[in-house]
Amino acid sequence: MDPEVTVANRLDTLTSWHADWSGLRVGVLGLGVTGFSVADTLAELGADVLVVASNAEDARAGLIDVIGARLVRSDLDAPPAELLDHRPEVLVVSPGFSPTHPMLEWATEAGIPVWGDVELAWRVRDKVGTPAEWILVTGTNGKTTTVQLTAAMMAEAGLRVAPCGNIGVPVLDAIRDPQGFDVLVVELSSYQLHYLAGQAGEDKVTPYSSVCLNIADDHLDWHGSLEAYIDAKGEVYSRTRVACVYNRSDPVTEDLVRRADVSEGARAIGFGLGVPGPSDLGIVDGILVDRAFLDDRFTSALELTTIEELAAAGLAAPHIVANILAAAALARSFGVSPAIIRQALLGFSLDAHRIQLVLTAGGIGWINDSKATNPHAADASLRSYPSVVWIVGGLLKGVDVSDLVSRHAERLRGAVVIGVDRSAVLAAFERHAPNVPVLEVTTVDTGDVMTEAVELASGLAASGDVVLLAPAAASMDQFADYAERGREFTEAVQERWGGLTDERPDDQPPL
Ligand code: UMA
Repeated sequence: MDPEVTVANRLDTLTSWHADWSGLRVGVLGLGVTGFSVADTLAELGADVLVVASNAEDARAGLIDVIGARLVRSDLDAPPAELLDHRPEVLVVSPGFSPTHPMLEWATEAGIPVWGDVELAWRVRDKVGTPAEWILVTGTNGKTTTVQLTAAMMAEAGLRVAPCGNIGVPVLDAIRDPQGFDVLVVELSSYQLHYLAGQAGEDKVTPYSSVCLNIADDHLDWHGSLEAYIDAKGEVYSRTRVACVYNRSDPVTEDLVRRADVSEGARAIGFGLGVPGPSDLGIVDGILVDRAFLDDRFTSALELTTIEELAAAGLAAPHIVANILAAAALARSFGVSPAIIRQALLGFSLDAHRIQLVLTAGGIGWINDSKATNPHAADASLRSYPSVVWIVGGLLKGVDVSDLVSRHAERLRGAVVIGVDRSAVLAAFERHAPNVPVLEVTTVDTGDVMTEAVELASGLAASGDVVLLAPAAASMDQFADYAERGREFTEAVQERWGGLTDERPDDQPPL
């Protein structure tokens, strides 16, 4: 290292893969997928890396030596002695650590700069050739689907594109791909955005286009308040160069665009299920249209696809259509043609556990929307069906379900409440939907939760109903994750009803 460069300003010089990272003392907090990608990258760059983690999978922990870093296991109630001895010049934090975690409080007091993995990825984005453009996607719900849709549209256009970020692939993994990409479609959680908002230096994440799909109560325990959660989400628009895409039916997202410090010339583009204004994407007589990315947008519009076509592909639930319009706005901002967008949609299918029809039997549709892990997602799901037996409950993460229960009381044939602590959900039904029959899954053997839930729901449902697993809550009180919850539901439904399915399953349920 150049002796003229002081420790204080060294971090400002580290804005390229090709900068001098050698010997930089870094502490990495956490060893999940993010922590590993961070440690691996920094070790490759020649930094002196100490990972501290409370728990780590053996496979990952075993590789830390191999990549040339060190690992200290600690409960992380306070900085372990090895970390203090290491005297980190910067701490790179995994997104799950909240700002009030003792390790973050220690770093602040000790004056140690804290980076998130996304900030690090931006700094080293020039590893291979011309750096990819970044398109950022956030929102309470629909992020992953929108990222996948956007990436599919771009891939259809022949672009080299990587969906990455909170979707499960650390951005650093995309950055280190040996071939490089034209564009990264980056899903960002509110946690990652919180840490991005604290970026120092001149060279901050500058997206090509960005979207906040919607905002509702979620992760309030992590952020401390709804305001802090909203502020974090707003960071997605900072410095955007081409298009800030917002949801016309969610004024908070529009307000975030208005408040954002964007690059000169960036446009605000709305999307929504209604008739679009100029500079919007929307729907006219069942046709999805673009009135934003064409010269004569005051008098005409470009056709993207139709609701009928989307229905044939299982993509017509209103919240999925909204995701499609948002993705189309991002793709159009990048110059992808309407014909290519339509083509991409014809070949697109949703991931498992997202409003997935398991089977229909006796005119009753069984739907797995285990991904509905908060009230806002469950709301979108419930709206898709006129008559529902609702399987609800789990870990509520500090949010209230009362509104949701009262809003949908009319469409509920009944409810089956799951979860270790069911009291808040039961109380919401008692207060806001006293006429809806409510049954509880009381088994203590978590392996039987879904068998019992399906049995109880079978007793409540009638022909023309759907039984909808859209729990409005996280799953970790009874399942490993939402995918396991969805799988167990699917298996229980198949076991109970598999031999009795209707002949023409596509006719049921209405969607
Ligand atoms: N850890 C602690 N204490 C804490 C928090 C974490 O010890 O207070 C430890 C954990 O035990 C773990 C490690 O730190 O061993 C890293 O954990 P992490 O929670 O930051 O998770 P990663 O494995 O690095 O995965 C993260 C995202 N997880 C979270 O934000 C919680 C993944 O999103 C993301 O796919 C991945 O980075 C790649 O970017 C998951 C998620 O649930 C899917 N996200 C939330 C959401 O979508 O609602 C935000």
